[in-house]
Amino acid sequence: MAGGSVKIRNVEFVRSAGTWAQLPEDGRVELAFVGRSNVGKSSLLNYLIGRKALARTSNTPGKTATLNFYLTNANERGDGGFYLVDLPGYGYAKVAKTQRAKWVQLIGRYVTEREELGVVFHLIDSRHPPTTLDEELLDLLRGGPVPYIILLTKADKLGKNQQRSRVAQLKKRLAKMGLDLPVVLTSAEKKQGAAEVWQWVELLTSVK
Ligand SMILES: Nc1nc2c(ncn2[C@@H]2O[C@H](COP(=O)(O)OP(=O)(O)O)[C@@H](O)[C@H]2O)c(=O)[nH]1
Ligand SMILES: [Mg+2]
Repeated sequence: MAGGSVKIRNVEFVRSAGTWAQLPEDGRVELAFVGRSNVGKSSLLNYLIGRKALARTSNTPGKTATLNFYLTNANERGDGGFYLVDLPGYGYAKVAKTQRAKWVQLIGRYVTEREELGVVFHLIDSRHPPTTLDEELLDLLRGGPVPYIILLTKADKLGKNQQRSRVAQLKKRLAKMGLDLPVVLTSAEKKQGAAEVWQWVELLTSVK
């Protein structure tokens, strides 16, 4: 892929939002990570920003249903920059139906209506085909105005050949749904994929 790449200069956790009214109102571009619980959202976010443990990993899945905002690349005065947003995971079996409904309400609305959203990263485990919930999310995203790309996580658990065939299988599956989306293999563990992810960000958003 051509083009430069976003350089992370600084990142700071600034807020958790549990309702629409709690979302930031400063108009900065937002890049959001969405996917099922345990897929590796927080780990990938930490890897992409080059920090070991800023985003909390492996907290009780489904427990914290908040959107977590990380202000990135603001200047010395605190102006400019963008947000990385760690969204609550979906599809955890122990989450009550009412909580799941709340997830759909808030996150479904967020990924389709949030004007500040520059791109959505839909994370899928590289070892498994998309779940029903993943397909529901793809349906939501395709109906909205925001660009979205698929990041396959935990690629270190697969050999190089398996990685390639997983991508090919997923592309086929997507084609059957009428979708032609970028698919990026990533590993937070082995630090794979960040440059490609930031190139997509540069291509799809105004973020620098
Ligand atoms: N092997 C491997 N494990 C990972 C990777 N990313 C996350 N994990 C593990 O998967 C689990 C869930 O990760 P986490 O980032 O908390 O997922 P989240 O619930 O989507 O935020 C943790 O045990 C991580 O150590 C990866 O790239 N490779
Ligand atoms: Mg997490």
